Amino acid sequence: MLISIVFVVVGLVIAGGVLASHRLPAKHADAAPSADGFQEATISINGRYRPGVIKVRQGVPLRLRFLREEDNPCSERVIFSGLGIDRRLPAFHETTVEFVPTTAGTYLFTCQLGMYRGELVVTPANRSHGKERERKEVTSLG
Ligand SMILES: [Cu+2]
Repeated sequence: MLISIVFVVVGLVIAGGVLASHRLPAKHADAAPSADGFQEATISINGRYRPGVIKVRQGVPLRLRFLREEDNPCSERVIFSGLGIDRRLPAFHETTVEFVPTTAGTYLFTCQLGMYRGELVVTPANRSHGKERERKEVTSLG
């Protein structure tokens, strides 16, 4: 009996945390260099894209790892309409999307109906990335 009450309390705390996390503003992340010359970022998908804003450098091959942690049909595709990219994301799998961001600017990526929204911010190659890093609000995913 006591054990089941503990389980209920733990469950409520976890559920509360999940609800609270969905009200937080979009998190930011910088793509990080990989050993094979790419810049990489991982985006979790569960009710939304996390982080919701990815900063990358112009001209460096980019590898985005989409980790779809749900089977909501909503998130079955990810579409970068400004870049002509449209990829299917199998549920509970990681799908890698690779391309070179050749033009600086902010590109929206969305699910099929535009309910999940993220931003890919491509910073010009000739601008120092240092100040961007200092202003970065969140360094880790999740
Ligand atoms: Cu959707």
